[in-house]
Amino acid sequence: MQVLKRFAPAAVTALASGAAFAGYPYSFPQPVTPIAHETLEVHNLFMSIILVLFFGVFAIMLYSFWKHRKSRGHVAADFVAPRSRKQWLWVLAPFAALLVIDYGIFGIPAYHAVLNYEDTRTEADLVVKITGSQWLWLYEFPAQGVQIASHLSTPRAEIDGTEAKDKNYLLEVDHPLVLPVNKKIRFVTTSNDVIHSWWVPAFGVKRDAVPGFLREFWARIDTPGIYRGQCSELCGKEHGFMPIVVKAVPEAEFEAWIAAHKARAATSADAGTPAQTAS
Ligand SMILES: [Cu+2]
Repeated sequence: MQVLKRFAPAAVTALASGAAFAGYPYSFPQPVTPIAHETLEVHNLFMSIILVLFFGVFAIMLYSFWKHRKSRGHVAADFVAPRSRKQWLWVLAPFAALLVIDYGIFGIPAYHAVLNYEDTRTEADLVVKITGSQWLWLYEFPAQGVQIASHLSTPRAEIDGTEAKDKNYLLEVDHPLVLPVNKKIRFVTTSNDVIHSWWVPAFGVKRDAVPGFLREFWARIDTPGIYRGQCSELCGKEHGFMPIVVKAVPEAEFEAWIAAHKARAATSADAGTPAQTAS
């Protein structure tokens, strides 16, 4: 029993933190924006505490069952409410602990994360307007005068099952959204028809695109790479066929990409469908 008492808390903590910090394939995708980092930190903190509480409470419960079993002569309590000071303490202490955990240890970081998510006070370096449409995404850079349409590019044969599915099955588009890294980007979402939702897990953001409304969020991508997401509001029969692909690149590369689109827009009336080479 002594051994159990000594090692149980350490084992519970190790198990709990191990589960909370499990590898990204089993948890969140690698975060690349401040919001995504904070969300993951809040999640890990909460999971650690929740798992410690879960195993701790269960351990105490099982120990109490075993210790006060009937065969040892223990009888069931007949009271329905606390009577002694000690009983009141055992009722109020967990209540107080839960208040502190919920509103303090959980509440303060969660509140901060929500404020951070909504923090649009500082001037953005770049504005991107995202318009959901049945069933594609339109991306617009109003200041640069560039607009692109992004459609699913998974071959029909893969969808029909006559060809082997690619590892990015249903997560590929003809024209990905290209964005610069280390810039504060302000996204404004809206929709042409029904409600869609723009969601890229690595950015830690998901915003509904609502017809007639402009809703915003922001991101500062810290790592170049390709990030994939999906429409996450059921929007019709091809809801599962309007993925999101963001290509985060160094600023110079982004400027070149914008310039290529501008040049094309200047020479062609078909500015909405830019050259594949530029993406
Ligand atoms: Cu949708």
